[in-house]
Amino acid sequence: MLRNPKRPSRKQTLASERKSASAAGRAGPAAGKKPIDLYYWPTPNGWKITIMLEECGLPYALIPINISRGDQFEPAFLAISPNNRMPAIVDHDGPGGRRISIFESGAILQYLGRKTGKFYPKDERSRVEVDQWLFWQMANLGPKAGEANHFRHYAPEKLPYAIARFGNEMNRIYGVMNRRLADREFIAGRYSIADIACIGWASRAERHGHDLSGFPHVRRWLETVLARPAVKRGLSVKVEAAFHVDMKDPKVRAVLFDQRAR
Ligand SMILES: N[C@@H](CCC(=O)N[C@@H](CS)C(=O)NCC(=O)O)C(=O)O
Repeated sequence: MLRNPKRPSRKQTLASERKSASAAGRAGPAAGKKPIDLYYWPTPNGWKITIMLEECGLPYALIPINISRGDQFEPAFLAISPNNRMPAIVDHDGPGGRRISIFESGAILQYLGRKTGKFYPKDERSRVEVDQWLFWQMANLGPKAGEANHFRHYAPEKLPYAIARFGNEMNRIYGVMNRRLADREFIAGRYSIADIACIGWASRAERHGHDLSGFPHVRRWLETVLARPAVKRGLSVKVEAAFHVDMKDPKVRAVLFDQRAR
């Protein structure tokens, strides 16, 4: 567990534990169990899990992983997330009532969907629909948006080939999503973890420079999901330190962009 006594403020009690009329508020104190630990930094991959936890009303405790200073390489975190990426969770009430740790946001969404029976249908055909689009997000929308963002905003040289390559990919990907959403409200039929996986990146698309004007069904879907109270709560889980990260700082850039096998 990444509870470093030198950093007592790292673990924050979260939105879901607030007393409120929300499902989260109802689930918290009544459950009488340790909240799920969420290793988190406020990015589109992190928001997948805050949204899902808020949607399911599961109590959770936030453990910030400051990826700009290298928390993701701490041995205790690597024991949970060997790919040095957040998000990751520890559920103290896992299968058999025992602790379980999970990394990779798609695997976490599936686990939480199975655990709660929410947003992840049991029926095999419906589940396959959700899985296809969840994996589509994990292999396409997420990584390609990340690379597009990197070459557009963070690369020291503006490489036209890389910017065009990933810009085109993003255009293709939003085209696929737009076609998919043309005749259904949500990506896999009913609102599911496939939608939840896509919200963070899609909500930042225009800010990242991807024009969604040619994708009216994506825009309509985005408006629908962003109006959900749990999505609003999930997207607004903040970490104070993240406001102070300077992406031009050579130390931050070395941590994030000069990674090699260790
Ligand atoms: N496939 C992973 C990707 C997670 C990921 O890329 N997380 C980024 C932040 S969005 C991270 O932890 N970066 C730390 C680093 O680059 O060392 C997942 O979906 O969980």
